[in-house]
Order: sequence, then C-alpha cells, then structure tokens
Amino acid sequence: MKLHVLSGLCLIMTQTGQAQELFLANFEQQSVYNSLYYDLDDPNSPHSLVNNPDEPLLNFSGQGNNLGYSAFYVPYDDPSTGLSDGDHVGITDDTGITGAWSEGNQGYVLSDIDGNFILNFSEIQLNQSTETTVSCSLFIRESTYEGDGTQNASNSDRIAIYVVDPSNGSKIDLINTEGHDIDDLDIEGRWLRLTAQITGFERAKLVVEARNNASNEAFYIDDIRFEGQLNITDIKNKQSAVVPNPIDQNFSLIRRPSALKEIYIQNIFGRIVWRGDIHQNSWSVPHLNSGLYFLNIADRDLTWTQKIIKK
Ligand SMILES: [Ca+2]
Ligand SMILES: [Ca+2]
Ligand SMILES: [Ca+2]
Ligand SMILES: [Ca+2]
Repeated sequence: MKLHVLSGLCLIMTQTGQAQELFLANFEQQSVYNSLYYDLDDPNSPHSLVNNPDEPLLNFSGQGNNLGYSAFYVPYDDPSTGLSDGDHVGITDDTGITGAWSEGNQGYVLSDIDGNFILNFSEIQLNQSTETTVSCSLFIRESTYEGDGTQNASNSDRIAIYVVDPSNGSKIDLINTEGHDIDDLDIEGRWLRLTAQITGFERAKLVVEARNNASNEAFYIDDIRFEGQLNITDIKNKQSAVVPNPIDQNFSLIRRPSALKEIYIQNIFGRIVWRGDIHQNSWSVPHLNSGLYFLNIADRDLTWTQKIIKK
C-alpha cells in the first residue's frame, strides 16, 4: 500500500524550475517623514528604537510577503550621543546622495548613529525552498570613514549584513567590513548588489549592523529579496484539489480523502494559520487576509500541499 502511494506521488510531483521571489523588503509601504529622528531613550544603554510621531519610521510589522523589521540601538563601550542628537535614519525617499533607489522610490538610511544601529528582519521559514538566495542593495555614501570597525567605539566605522539560521546558528555574511577601513574597499558611491546562497537554511533572519558617527557617513539599504524554488506537490489526477481556488470565503475538496486525517493552512512564513475540522465537507476561512497560502491535506498514508490563493 505504502509503495503504491509513493510511486503515485512521484508522478504528481512537479518542480517549478525557476527561482521565485519568496520574501522581500523594498521599503515602499511606509509613509515618509522628511525630518530627523530623535531617540528619546537613554543613549548610554542598549534599547529598542521606537517609531516616533511625525519622524522617519524605523520599524515595520510586515505585510504579506513583505518582511517586517525592528530597530535596536547599542551604545559604544564608551557611550556617545547615539540618535538623541537627531539623525537621518529609517525610511526615506531622499535621493540627494544616491541619485535613485535600487528599487522603487524609498529605502532605509543609517547615518550619524554615534553608536550601533541593528536592524532585525522577520524570521522566515525556508524548509519548502531549495536553491535559496538572499540579496540586498547597499549604497555607502562617499566619505572619510575611520578605523577598521573592530572597536566598539567612535571612529571605528563598520557595516555588516548577514543571515542567520536560528535553528542551528549558521551565519552567512553578505558584507562585513570589520577588519578594514571602509575607504580601502572601493565600495563607496554606488549601489552594490550583495548576494549569498543560503540553501540548507531551515529558517532565516537577515540582520543589518551599522556603526558610523558623522552626518556625511551614511549607508542606504534597499531591495532585499529571498528567492528560491518551492518544492510544492502539484495536485493532479487522483489527489484532492481545492475548489474554488482562488478561495473567496468557503472551499471544499474535489475527491475528498475518505480517511481525512488533517487539513490545515500555512502562511508563507510557515506558520499554521488555520486548522479544519476533518469531519466537515466544506470549510470557511473568512478571517484570512488576501494572499498566497499552503493548504496541507493528510490522509492515512500521505500529506500533500497545494498552493492556494485567498481573494
Ligand atoms: Ca525601495
Ligand atoms: Ca547621532
Ligand atoms: Ca579612512
Ligand atoms: Ca566615522
């Protein structure tokens, strides 16, 4: 019985063959405030940086497959003013230095931090993806940077962008200037496209760590993308299929398994957002936001997944 089902499964497996955009951060959703950001918290101690009214936004909760992010401040060993003196950080549409954004009309700037600015992106689930890559655009303003970034101190400028897998601690750098004077690396004054292969990462979290201390020292970030091939079993022939798809409010299954064991929906981050009663013949999901989801169906022998769209 098992064998029969498995050979059947081979026939219905299809690979999409081409890299798909899984998650992104393009910084286009948020409002722009053309002012300085003033951190009202104590610059002598590490703390989260909050969004202040009518000031550039530093944090975003995420939307669909657009990643959320949250900002954190860590002072120098010998603390300085940090962002309490008013700085250009966060979401901006200013193109005075870059000429244009790498993508769209907005991006994220990190300037005159007088400490460390850490931008943590939402953790994502990648175990359904292969050939996964992450890429990010970075523009380093032409300036006179100091030090080699190894000291947690003023005049030890540094930018690092990396991805960690929280499930096992693996870490891959997209860039890390530590150990070098930024001026010596020939990376200023133009958009750099940074890419890393992260195949094998079960989960991933992108982190940007920036340290600089002058108003003409600035790092611009844009167009972050996680891409890969989704290994989704395509539902054909004898397997169940969802109708309708896209789903409006309710759906049911063509060829509903007689021994339905489990039916649940995951969002693109891998989180289970809905579980259905296996005794029903149709289900209602009005609470799901519009977008792409994965419906998982299990019978006695097999679990399979179908991409579904909620209208
Ligand atoms: Ca953008
Ligand atoms: Ca500052
Ligand atoms: Ca220098
Ligand atoms: Ca500096």
